[in-house]
Amino acid sequence: MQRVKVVDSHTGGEPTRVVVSGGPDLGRGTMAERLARFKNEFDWFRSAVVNEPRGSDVIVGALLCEPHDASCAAGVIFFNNVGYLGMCGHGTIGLAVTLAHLGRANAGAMKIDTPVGVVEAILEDRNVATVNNVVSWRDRKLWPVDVPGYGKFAGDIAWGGNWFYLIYEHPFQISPGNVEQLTEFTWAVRQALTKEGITGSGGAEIDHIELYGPPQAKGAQSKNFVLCPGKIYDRSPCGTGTSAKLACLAANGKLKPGEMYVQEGILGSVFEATYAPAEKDMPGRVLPTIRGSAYVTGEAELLLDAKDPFRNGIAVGA
Ligand code: PYC
Repeated sequence: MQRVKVVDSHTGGEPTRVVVSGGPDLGRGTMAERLARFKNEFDWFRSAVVNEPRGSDVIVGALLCEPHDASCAAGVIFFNNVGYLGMCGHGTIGLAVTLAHLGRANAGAMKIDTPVGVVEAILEDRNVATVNNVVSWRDRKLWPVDVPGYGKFAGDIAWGGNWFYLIYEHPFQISPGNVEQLTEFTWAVRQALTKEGITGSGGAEIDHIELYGPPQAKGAQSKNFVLCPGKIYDRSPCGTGTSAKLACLAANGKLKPGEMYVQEGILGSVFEATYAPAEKDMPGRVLPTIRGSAYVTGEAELLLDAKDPFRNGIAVGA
């Protein structure tokens, strides 16, 4: 019987399950090397932790590790119902709040090692944290795609720790009552991008699709719907997606460094975001800062019984 200690939280409605102990030993390599080992040798563990019957398609897992970079307080690998995430903004806020809940972090800044680089989380109090995310940029402006059954659309392609396709002009209302329709449309967009060979830099798959509409929350500039890789929508405004959006606003000259941008998510929760220009040798790139709140919802010990036919979770995701 394998025993796995987890702490659950949600950030703006989007759940994070931090694996505190009982996870696989991925060695002492870089976080990218450990991610490769996780994928190749322990993918069953990913599915066992987040998928049914212990989890659900929407849970994002966070395997807490010793950092490779000695300046970091912790290392983390984020995963979901179908695979792995480079970075995760809501998950990093959830992780910081979870570490505070466990008495492993105090208010202030902590560096966190991820497979796509070092990020910083600044814990304000037991529920509020700010993430200084990885360098983000817009790769291509309003790139066209023909979506079968829907027609032609254009979207920005941007990196914010994951690859995003951001659509501003579309006929859909961004509201919780419409998630089925929004999911079907954005899934069709994702498939069309794959079919047409439209990728991020270096041929990277674009596995997050974002739609924007007018805001409802006080102080917000826009409301979004974000489709995540496993055909599941982000309940929060999406930290990496908001980073990608900041990069696009900066590229269009629509947001100045340090100026506040408030992104509302599908449920009405918000992330406050700003950016600083990245170093001189990376013109057009930005360093995003995302602030949000998370709440711990549970502590549990998962039991993985070798005799259980569903020990490895039920993988019915996309
Ligand atoms: O907040 O970056 C994020 C995120 C990515 C996928 C789900 N949430």
